[in-house]
Amino acid sequence: MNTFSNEVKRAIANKTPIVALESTIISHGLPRPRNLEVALEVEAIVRANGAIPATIAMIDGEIHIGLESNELDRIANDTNVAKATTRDIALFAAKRMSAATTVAATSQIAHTAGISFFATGGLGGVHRGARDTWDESADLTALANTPITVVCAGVKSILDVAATLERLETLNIPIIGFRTNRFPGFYLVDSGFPLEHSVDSVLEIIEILRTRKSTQTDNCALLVANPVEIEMKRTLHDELLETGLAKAAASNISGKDVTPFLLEYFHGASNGESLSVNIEIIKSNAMLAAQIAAAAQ
Ligand code: PSU
Ligand code: MN
Repeated sequence: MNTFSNEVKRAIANKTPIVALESTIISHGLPRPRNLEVALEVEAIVRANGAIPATIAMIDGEIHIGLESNELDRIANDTNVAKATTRDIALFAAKRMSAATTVAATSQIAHTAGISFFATGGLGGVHRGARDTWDESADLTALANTPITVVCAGVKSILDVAATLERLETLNIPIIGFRTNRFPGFYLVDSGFPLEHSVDSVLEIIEILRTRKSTQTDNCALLVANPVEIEMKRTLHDELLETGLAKAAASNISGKDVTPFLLEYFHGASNGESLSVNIEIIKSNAMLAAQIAAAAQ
């Protein structure tokens, strides 16, 4: 039922470290044609850092772990590609649909394929106004139930970060800052919230992976929070957030459309500044995830 790319098949046979990559970023998070270029650059970064990339998506109802170049092209350019969270996987499979996978769906598929490391941009979480809308990403519950190490730049700054951190605590999902004791704010280096745990090296992460096993607390995800090096201008960020949220509300955007809508608004209204920061985030997370995967061998 699952289809592995030739490269991932070889990596499994040779026990080469593998890093899972999500595809929602490609189809719904970045504008064309930059999305395909970035997807290829990110895969190259994983290879250059000692691991093999496994970009995960659904094509014509099949789950793909690692995409051949024509498949990656399809995910990037076919406007009919849906957005699949975990609950959608079986439904899209039955309808033979093509879909990009979110953090939730990618983690689940990667774990069942025996992949332990995953790089993304920013996680989903509790949306602002969730008190009324109940909009909370399925990424949170998926991460609570999936043993995988996820490198991210925190959660998207369009969210209610404080509420998301509380939910992560409730769900028992551990977070370690990589060379920081502040929770990163996706486009911003610091979301304004502290982290209790931080590490300075990949080897410290490897030690934590070992103690997660020995203490039998490795049934959920381990989040490695890796802040972007050069952040977006804060004043511009805060201004776009305010206008973007107002626009989403005025246009009656809801459900799984909220995140793509706000990301696209940011990229357009910042004249590409948020886009280049977003790309840097994904690249830097891919590099760190590959280094962790390689060191864990
Ligand atoms: N971070 C990005 N770009 C994205 C996303 C995250 O930089 O496109 C995607 C991820 O796939 C994440 C999803 O899992 O948004 C969360 O969507 P929602 O809020 O609808 O659960
Ligand atoms: Mn949602």
